[in-house]
Amino acid sequence: MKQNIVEKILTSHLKEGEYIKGQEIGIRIDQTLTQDATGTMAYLQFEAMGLKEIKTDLSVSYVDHNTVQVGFENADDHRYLRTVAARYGVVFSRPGNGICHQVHLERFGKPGTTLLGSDSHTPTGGGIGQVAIGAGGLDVAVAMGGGLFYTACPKVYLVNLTGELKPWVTAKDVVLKMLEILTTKGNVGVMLEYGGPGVKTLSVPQRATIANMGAEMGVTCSVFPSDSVTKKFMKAQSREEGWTELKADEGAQYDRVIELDLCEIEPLAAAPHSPGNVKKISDLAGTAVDQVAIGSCTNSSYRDMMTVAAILKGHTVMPGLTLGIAPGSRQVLQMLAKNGALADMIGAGARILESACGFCIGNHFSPKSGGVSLRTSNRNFEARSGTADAQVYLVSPEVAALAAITGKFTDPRKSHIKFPEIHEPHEFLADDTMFIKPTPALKKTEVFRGPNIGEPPKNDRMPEALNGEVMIHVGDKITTDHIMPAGARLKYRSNVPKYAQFVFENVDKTFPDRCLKSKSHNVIVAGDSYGQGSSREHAAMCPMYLGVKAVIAKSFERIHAANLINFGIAPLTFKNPADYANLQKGDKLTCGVWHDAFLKGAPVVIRNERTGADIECVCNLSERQRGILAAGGLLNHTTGK
Ligand code: MIC
Ligand code: SF4
Repeated sequence: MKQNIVEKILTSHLKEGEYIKGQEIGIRIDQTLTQDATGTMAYLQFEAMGLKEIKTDLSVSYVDHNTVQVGFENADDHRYLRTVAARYGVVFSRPGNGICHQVHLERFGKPGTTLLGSDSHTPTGGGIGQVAIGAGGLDVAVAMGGGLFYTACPKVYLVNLTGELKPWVTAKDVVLKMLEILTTKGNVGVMLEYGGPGVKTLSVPQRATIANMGAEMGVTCSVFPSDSVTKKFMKAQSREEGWTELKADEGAQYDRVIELDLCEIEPLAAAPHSPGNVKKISDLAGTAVDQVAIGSCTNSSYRDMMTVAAILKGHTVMPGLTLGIAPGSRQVLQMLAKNGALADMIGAGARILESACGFCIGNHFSPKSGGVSLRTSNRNFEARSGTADAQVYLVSPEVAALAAITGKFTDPRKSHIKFPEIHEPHEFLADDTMFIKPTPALKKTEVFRGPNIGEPPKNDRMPEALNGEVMIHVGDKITTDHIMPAGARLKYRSNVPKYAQFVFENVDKTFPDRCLKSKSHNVIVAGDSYGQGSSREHAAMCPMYLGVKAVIAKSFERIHAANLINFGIAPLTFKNPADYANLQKGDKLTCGVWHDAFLKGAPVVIRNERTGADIECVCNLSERQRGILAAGGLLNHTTGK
């Protein structure tokens, strides 16, 4: 049978289920990655499941999110992560080594393999030919212990690239164009495969930029072929031996083909407050800018940074505007330092930020109130920058750097600056000294737990009957940033009772308190695409801690729906979406056969005691998922509680 790339990788890793579209399959995971914000819970859960060692080919623990270290919490978490990695055989990437996705691409990504990461931008690995999937920390913990990862057998869309990018048009513009085509909604259960003659014109880091923002479309992952460009990249990273060719068979089938002529793409931006709100730079030209932030796992490769340095060289950042630059990895930062490009950035007045997530997650460098901030990152959800009324636009490094020296949105094709021709280096600086690799001696390491580290919270088994109350009624596109704010709150990630005090902080501050006081089973009602954005399982774990038993929504995003099930919260969709409007905060909801309906996979009919109406809900779950829900979550299910 003729196979596309996705089919080749998935069928060669298939361990459970049949390869039939839409059905649940269990695949073997070759590599995992965690980052510190999701990692502490992932390793605590790994320990709670009684797992003893890593069974993957490679598992890496990165520290890149919580590096601000105001107070003891972050530093304690870092120490826990270092010692738990040593104990169980995980490679530890020390703080300062860079952003997980960028570093993983540079040093570990391997074509044809599977990568599971506790971060929604794990699909960045698709740039080097991996089926790289984002998931909750608990799923990653299971995979580290040798368990399978379960996902729906996907639909595969081919993005057929032709032509070549014109000067000043970038990989960021390609993925923003894809967001315009596919939007941020309705792509659950899809994997994208890039192909066609245009692929060879894109470097591995450019492909990674495109794969990275597939997360914003809601696709499970995006995969590129592995070709001579991939081989050259791996050779330049001194790891050519890991290269294998990967291409679709002639005549392979796809569920949909999207034609994209690279010559036709122009510089684009995602306007506030959604990555899918795509506009042309030419239409925005002239708009004043207050802040520019360059970096993040989307756009902080060596070439991105060298391009920025070349644009800035000899100029000064506009007065009244602040420019922050965070090179994505220590490798990139060291190379910039050695070749003088860093001096050009500093000379222009850029503030050099740590090689970490930093500004992207609103950890620091928040814009002024109402400020216009141009960022090269991947998400511009309201308040994510740390400033509730900021206007954040997502752009390419080229457009960002130009704005820094002109003070406004500038169409690069019309600027007086010469287009910088930057090529990929023949040799990257491959210095692995900031990784702590596991050794037999390190297995004796005692695991350190500071006062910020709590046990993963436990849940009861599913109740026989639902005796619920609608605690909050929210609209469409509620992101995990709305549910569980990051930024300054991120440091409480390892302490669920504390972090739970901030659930829906920017939507309804009273939610946690009302939930804790309520005598009913708490229910959340939501519109379309509930749980967009990050993989943070805290957006399920903390509501679970607050007694939430069900979310009824018009539709869910993939990772969040899986996290809800893992924490024993039922993700229900309305059979008739009009029922959404018939529910309101405070409504009492009952269902006498709650537990049985789930176990049998029958429709779940809920009575609204205020109106007397019956609401039919759909919950298409596999038998495995029903078992997890009934047990009150995956931890109970795995440990037999
Ligand atoms: C994000 O970009 O929102 C994060 C922070 O990287 C999250 C993970 C987290 O919440 O720790 C993600 O994308 O999964
Ligand atoms: Fe870090 Fe931002 Fe990438 Fe998330 S999206 S991993 S916060 S750089």
